[in-house]
Amino acid sequence: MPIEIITADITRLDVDAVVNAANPTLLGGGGVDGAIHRAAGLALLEACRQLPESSPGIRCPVGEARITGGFALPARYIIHTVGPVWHGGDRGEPALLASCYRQSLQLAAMHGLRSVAFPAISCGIYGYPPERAAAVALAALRETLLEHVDLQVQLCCFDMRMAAIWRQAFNPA
Ligand code: AR6
Repeated sequence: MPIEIITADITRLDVDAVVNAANPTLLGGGGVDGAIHRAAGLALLEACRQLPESSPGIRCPVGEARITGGFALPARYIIHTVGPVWHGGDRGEPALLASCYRQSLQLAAMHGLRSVAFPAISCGIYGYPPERAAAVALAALRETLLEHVDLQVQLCCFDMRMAAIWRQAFNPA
């Protein structure tokens, strides 16, 4: 099965790439972004600063993805993506969230990577209801994986409650 749901600290995973739930500046923040920057070290911040801006201060628009090295992480690469802020669901949030998963996997495939771990993008500070996010994420992943049969995906939940929600979406009773 190319998709697995695990409970872990994503900064500890020994995979080809971990995905970061970033903000458009790509200069760090709270949540998993803060944890990844702390664990990867200041060289990550420097690499992010060097990524081109598409408009002032914006290195990664919502729904897109960028890649850097993993620096002090066990992971070889970090794929930074920016999920949508939840505004109730009628401002394009599902399509933007699906795009995060799709673009992250496409970037991984372009770099010849085989194993990618995702956090629950947008499900923390950005307020996306996790049940809805899990359904969107799984549909986008399943569809994209049809084109990239060599990729293995881990959905890395930070706690058991989140993992239970994702398992329910994965295997609805
Ligand atoms: N490993 C795995 N998952 C984690 C970890 C970790 N070490 N730490 C937190 N999570 P969030 P968002 C979970 O808020 O909602 C930042 O400030 C967390 O429990 O990190 O996309 C950025 O700079 C939650 O389930 O990301 C942006 O400004 C999930 O990761 C903003 O937050 C995502 O929560 C992005 O908000």
